[in-house]
Amino acid sequence: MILTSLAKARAKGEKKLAVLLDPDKQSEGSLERTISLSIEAGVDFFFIGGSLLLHDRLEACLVRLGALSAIPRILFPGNVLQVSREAEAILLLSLISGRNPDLLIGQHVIAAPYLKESGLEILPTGYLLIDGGSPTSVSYMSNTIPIPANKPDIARCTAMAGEMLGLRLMYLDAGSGARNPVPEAMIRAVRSEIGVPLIVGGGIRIPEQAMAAVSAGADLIVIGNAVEQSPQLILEMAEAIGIRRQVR
Ligand code: 1GP
Repeated sequence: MILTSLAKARAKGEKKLAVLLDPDKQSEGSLERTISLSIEAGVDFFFIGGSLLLHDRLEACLVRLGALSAIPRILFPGNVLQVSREAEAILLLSLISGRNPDLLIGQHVIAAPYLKESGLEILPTGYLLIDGGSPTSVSYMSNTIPIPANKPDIARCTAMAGEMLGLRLMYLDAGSGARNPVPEAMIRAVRSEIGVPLIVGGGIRIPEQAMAAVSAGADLIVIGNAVEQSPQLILEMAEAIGIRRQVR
């Protein structure tokens, strides 16, 4: 069970790494290279999804991932169309930083009977969008305002409420391709308040940023854009957060 393994890792102080794959952007060759580097690096999870998909490639991407690796595939859905039985689990995201009822509970009601029958492990996740210095697809598509980056207390209280409501994971996301990643002070503020595993992503481009996020209290780092541009970075990110021994 992924939830249990994340909670155990958190208790032991072990850090985890997820590679985010947008199915639209995966050519056969690039996907295979990303998979083999992820295996070599000891990547813990693949996150699959996107704010807006232009092609029907989700299923094919999941099948390919499953055929070539045993790394668990976690759906990170931009909307209810991005549900598939080809994954192991799904982040059931409640966008608690926003005030759009559809993304707090509406879409969940529509998806619930399908999810129940799917056999997917459900990962109830409080999703907090943080301003990353430029508008992102996720803030536009979700029709929500991100939490200002210099307001750690808002993030802290939002995460606190999410945990009180029973959400089992918290995800601080600056949005894919964000100019600035989630500030360390905000990660620290949220970490000090919640006991559930903390996922951090959006705009992490260099290993030092990943290292800073884990030192501030992130348990699971998500990288997408940067490894699309430079897949080799997967190895460096894994070393930076300590899941892969440095190879010289
Ligand atoms: C976005 O947290 C993820 O939802 C990853 O962001 O693509 O900027 O790495 P990047």
